[in-house]
Amino acid sequence: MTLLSPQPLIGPDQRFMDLLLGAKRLLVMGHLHPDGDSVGSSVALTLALASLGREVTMGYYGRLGQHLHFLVESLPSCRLIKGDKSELNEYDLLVMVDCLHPDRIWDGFNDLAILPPRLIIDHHPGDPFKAGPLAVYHNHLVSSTGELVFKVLESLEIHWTRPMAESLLAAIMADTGFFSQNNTTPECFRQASVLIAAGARVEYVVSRLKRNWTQARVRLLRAALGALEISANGQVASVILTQAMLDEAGATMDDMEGFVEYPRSLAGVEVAALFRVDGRGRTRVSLRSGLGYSVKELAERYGGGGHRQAAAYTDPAADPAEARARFMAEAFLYLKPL
Ligand SMILES: [Mn+2]
Repeated sequence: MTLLSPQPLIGPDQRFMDLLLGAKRLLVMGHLHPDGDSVGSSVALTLALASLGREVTMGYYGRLGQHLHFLVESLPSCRLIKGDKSELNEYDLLVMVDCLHPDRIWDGFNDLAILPPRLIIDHHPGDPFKAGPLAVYHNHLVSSTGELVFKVLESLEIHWTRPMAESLLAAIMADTGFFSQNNTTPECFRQASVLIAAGARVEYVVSRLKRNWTQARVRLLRAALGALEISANGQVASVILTQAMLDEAGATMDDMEGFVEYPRSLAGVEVAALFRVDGRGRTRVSLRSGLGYSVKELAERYGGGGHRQAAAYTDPAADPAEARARFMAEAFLYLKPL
């Protein structure tokens, strides 16, 4: 038996690091409705730069899930903004975290007139925003932006604090499904090992991310599972979440996070889908697949994107059931067997 030797993860180039360290006032922003990777990566980078004497603000637009609040609570000396465009000219560098394009930060954010010079650090597949980013650290083969931020902090020879270590551990855990997905590599575990040695508490991070359900969320899950549909000889399983279900459960948009994992956990299911109201009169569709199929191309066909095993798009239908019917009628034409 031969052991595969993992490809070492290449760190950021000198230009990226020079620009990052050359800035005095920085704004670190993740994508709209930031997820665990986006927030964890942004918080760790913000704390690290602040520890080097930089004036750093972390910001985001949209909702921050309740399960991620503990991450931003560790920003004692750094300001958190919730997206005020008027402040943008106060910064000499915008660091875009976990997104390749300013549109992912906020619709209309790519107005070059208001954007400060920027760095991009991301793992999503695709081409980075071309118009004027100063430097890009992009690798779509890694599990998470957290892994890339780790490399940045490692090359800074940062003095790790527990909040930095726990933020990055949360980022990597979030995007690897707690080290359970195909994108979990030896490098993920190497980094986790350093983070745990630096004081990250595994059980604390997992509890904060996973074991913090509200009763409304449990009621919503019960409703979602009531709407479970299994199709295509058991290979496709989906749930829908309508506004009526949210209202009935007394739940919020945050409470829908991660529900796609339930249809995904059924034996024999190759593709799992969650169809939910997006709060703007359309349906947001989250897709997950096993190792047999890629959902990336399908999501792209409908104007969305993502990774092979996890992708998403928006359907114009206001009723998630209608979006599900469309998906079931067409999906297998565009799913790509691997
Ligand atoms: Mn990510």
